[in-house]
Amino acid sequence: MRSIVRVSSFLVIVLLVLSATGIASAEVPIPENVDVSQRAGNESEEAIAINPANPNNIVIFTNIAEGAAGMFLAVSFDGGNTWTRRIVGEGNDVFGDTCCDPSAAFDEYGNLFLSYLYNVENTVPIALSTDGGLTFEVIARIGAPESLMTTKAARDERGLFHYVDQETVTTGAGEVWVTFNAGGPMFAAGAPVTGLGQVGAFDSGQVAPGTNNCTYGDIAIGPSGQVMQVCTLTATGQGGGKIFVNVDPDGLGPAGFGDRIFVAATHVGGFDFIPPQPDRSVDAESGLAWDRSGGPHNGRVYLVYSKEEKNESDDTNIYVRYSDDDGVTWSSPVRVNDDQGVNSQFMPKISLDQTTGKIAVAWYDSRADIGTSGAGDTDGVPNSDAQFWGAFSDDGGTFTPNFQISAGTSNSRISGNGIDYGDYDGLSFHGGVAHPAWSDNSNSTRDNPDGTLAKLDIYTAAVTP
Ligand SMILES: [Ca+2]
Ligand SMILES: [Ca+2]
Ligand SMILES: [Ca+2]
Ligand SMILES: [Ca+2]
Repeated sequence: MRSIVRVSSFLVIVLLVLSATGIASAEVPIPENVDVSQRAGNESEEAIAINPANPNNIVIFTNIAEGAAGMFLAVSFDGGNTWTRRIVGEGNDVFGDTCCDPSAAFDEYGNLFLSYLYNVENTVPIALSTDGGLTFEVIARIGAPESLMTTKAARDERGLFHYVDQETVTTGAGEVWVTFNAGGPMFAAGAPVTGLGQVGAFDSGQVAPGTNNCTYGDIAIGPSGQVMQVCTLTATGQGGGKIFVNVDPDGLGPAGFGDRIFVAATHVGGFDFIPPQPDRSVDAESGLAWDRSGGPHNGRVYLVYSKEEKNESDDTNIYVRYSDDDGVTWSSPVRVNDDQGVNSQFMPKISLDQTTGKIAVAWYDSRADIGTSGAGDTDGVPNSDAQFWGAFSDDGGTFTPNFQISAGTSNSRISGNGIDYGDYDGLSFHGGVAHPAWSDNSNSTRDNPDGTLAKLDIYTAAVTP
């Protein structure tokens, strides 16, 4: 821990010097970074959730490198300063034979829901913890209808959405919902929640109309229990990505999802290669956050996504739009990243603090990599390295100046992870503190057993507006 303090102090001094010289006046100090995994090998694709019933309780759930069994689970009860860490789902515990694609959500009662994929079975398990992430039971295995699974036998590739893939679990308004791509279209199911450990049965689920081959989805719950899912067409290639939403106006009530609504074109395909993500590529990573805070923008739903300005320019940027009428109409896009360059910003995440209505957005950012081997560049090549950055909004959709969250600079190709930083990162914002989670091989905290730029560890920080 001493080395963390030393690094942070050094950064503060640098920022103070920069402020004194006028280079970086009004800069926000970089928050203290915490290496959560401190584990040999690569960890990537992070889910993070803060417990509203005890905000010092935070859980991180991630992939571990291909070839190793299980998934990484870390629990903190002191606001993210210290973590107990373990590998779960190697086949000998309640998680079963886990593959990947972690998702995590706490609800207001303190129920923690984890979803993920099995290696073999074509169902999405929902694991519930009522003790803050210490112990779990699998309470449901959500299956898609047989009629959607006809391509499975012929095309059994994991990760190419020919059967269950890219699931997300979310909570709110006394409901828990999970969505995933079900071998073609998006499929979602929900269950009622009335208290700690009081989770009803999941309904039989429903297909979102018009979403065949639409994937990389997210799902959010509005203040009256209405549900929105978002996904991106197409699932492949580097060309024209289109973002669609569907809304179920009464959530667990008898109405189903309405027709798809087109929101944005992104030029980001399902596998769009950019220099800082050269092995895995990126998708637009559309994400939703619905304001149930009771504040001035209660009922507003936000959509974050990345867009490539000119197709195949690699100049991807982060945008947010919002809707005040349950997705029927959308605001014009607001660009979140405020750099002046043409480098890549990618894999955005949005989270809304339901205690205030403020929103946080975080993403990987290559703005500092101008290829001159200075800060932000590890290899002399422009736009190949990435840091982790963020911004807040406290007025329902305009953003603060961006701030750097990661103390170090990472290079995903050097990690040898094969999937770079994975398909997504994590962010949870509650009680005035945002906790992002990202993959990092800078070794800025000096806790990575593989050393600097070797393998990825999971990092977090406590970030306040
Ligand atoms: Ca493209
Ligand atoms: Ca850009
Ligand atoms: Ca570089
Ligand atoms: Ca590691």
